[in-house]
Amino acid sequence: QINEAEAVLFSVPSYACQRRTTLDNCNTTLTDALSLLAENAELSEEDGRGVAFRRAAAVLKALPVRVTAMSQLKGLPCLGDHSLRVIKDILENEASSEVESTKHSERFKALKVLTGIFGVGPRTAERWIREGIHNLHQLRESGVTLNRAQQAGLEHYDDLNQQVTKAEADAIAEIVQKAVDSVLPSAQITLAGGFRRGKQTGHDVDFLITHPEEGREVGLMPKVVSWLESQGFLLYQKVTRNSYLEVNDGPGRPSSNMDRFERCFSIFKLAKREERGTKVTENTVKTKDSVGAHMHSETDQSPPSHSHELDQHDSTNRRWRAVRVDLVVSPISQFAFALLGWTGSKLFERELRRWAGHEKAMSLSSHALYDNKQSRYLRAASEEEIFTHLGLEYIPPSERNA
Ligand code: DGT
Ligand code: MG
Repeated sequence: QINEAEAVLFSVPSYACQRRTTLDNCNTTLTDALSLLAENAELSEEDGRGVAFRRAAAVLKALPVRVTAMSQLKGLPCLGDHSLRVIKDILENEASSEVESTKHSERFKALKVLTGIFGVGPRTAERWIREGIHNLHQLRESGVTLNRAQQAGLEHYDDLNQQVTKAEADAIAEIVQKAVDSVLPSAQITLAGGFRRGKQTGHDVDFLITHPEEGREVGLMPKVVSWLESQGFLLYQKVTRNSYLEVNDGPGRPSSNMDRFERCFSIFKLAKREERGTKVTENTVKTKDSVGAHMHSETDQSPPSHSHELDQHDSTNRRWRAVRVDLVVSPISQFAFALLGWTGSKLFERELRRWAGHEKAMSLSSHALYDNKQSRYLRAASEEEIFTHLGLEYIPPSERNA
């Protein structure tokens, strides 16, 4: 038991991008509580409040010890009155009444379930709740019109709400590599997102695709997607076109921080481990109806997705599962920015942009870094160079888990 006088004070810089945050978190009880309040705020479209809770949680994640007394928090940044009240409640009473009542509220539960459907955001969920739809059963009975993404999301709800493992991410990486190799040899894929930060599970798998020769990546996405589709690897896909050049609204200034890469939101049909074998190539010849069975077949073009219609809804007997996968194509000149932008965490990204804007008068996006004082773009061939431009110590991916 640490008493007030002995309490060790930690010096923590206020931007998350100035800190090293590993996956070892000594304060999970507190950070889970604050993250739940952040999530509730985000689901209620109160983004300001959401960020405040995320920042407070991130400060606690960066501490090297478990917090047991309020005195340990003296001088720490980003801890507002509300967050401090929640922390105090937990330290004194083992639980925060606000967190508990939020967690068990009908509204929060309904928002969670409905936004758990791929393609459903807080606004749609809110509208459905107002119409009396609180769960999947009520949604299915309601007769509301679902778009293609939402239909796929509802159909694969259980799979998509089950965490993706690193082994599954690696298996998908092999498939994506094979797709890229088939349509443009020497194009490169990189696993980004949480898995690049060392997480063992994630809600999806994020890939960046590029080619060492500028320009060769143009038109790559539709080809990769066609290949994946022809092999029966996709349950759903939507490609959004790169409009970066079209929307420039000044001498080279991008009009917003929005992403302008060619991007594919997809749902993969991944063979289960026992079906997969160790290599994609083995997987493709193993069983006739497993994923990828037709990879080398010129004559039989029927995708395996049709061979499982009967056991589609019985996940225990299925030989495959659905996994969310995001593909992003970046020209090599922007690759370092894309990699930095797609590695996360989301708060780390947000803090990098805030640091760039507020402390350096620069604008950082997943495409470029613009120096407002010099009125020019700063080039970078690596993440390290971007940190240097920003006057920040380099933080490796495994320490960006803010
Ligand atoms: P996960 O998948 O739950 O394990 O967690 P993450 O960290 O992989 O998060 P995810 O997959 O939502 O996003 C990965 C990173 O990519 C995240 O740090 C932010 C970035 N990101 C996601 N969507 C967009 C987007 O539309 N534009 C840009 N620029 N970045 C995005
Ligand atoms: Mg991810």
